[in-house]
Amino acid sequence: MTPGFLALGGNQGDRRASLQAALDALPIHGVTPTACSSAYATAAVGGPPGQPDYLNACVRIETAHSPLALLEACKAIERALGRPEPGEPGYVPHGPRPVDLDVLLLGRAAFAHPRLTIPHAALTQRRFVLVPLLELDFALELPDGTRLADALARLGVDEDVRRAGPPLVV
Ligand code: PH2
Ligand code: MG
Ligand code: MG
Repeated sequence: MTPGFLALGGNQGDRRASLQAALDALPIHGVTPTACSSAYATAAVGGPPGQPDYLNACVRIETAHSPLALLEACKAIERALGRPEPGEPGYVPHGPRPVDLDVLLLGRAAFAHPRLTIPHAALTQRRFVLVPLLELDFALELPDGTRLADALARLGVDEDVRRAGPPLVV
């Protein structure tokens, strides 16, 4: 089993219920959640203007999956919870969605593939990921030794991230 971290986000419908449903679905797909951060209300970054705020959280996991199998598990859960895929009606790039699951880290190794990059390419740029992730483990480092707490300190505070509820139930 390899430890890892996923990001959860959503900005449509009952956001907390959708994030909890995604967390609850992980074991069916071969992924064991071991801890979850608090929920954070965050201003939408990118995408069409005027989107509702997101609810974001990070989950610590254990899995025997390869990186691409873990990606497939995340996509299957997104589909089951009503997220259209590229090419399907209702799909908007970076648009509103009930739930988004992103692979942030898996073990200590980097992984590069056209479909998946680990660590997540935007990890060190997004307060809405770093704040919940560091709540789970303030000492986390990237495979190249970058301390994520230092990455957060280097970001400005313009991106609005507010604690908005207790951890999801693991
Ligand atoms: N996810 C995106 C794009 N923008 N903004 C916030 N606040 N939270 C997200 O999870 C998010 C976003 C693409 O996945
Ligand atoms: Mg995302
Ligand atoms: Mg995603």
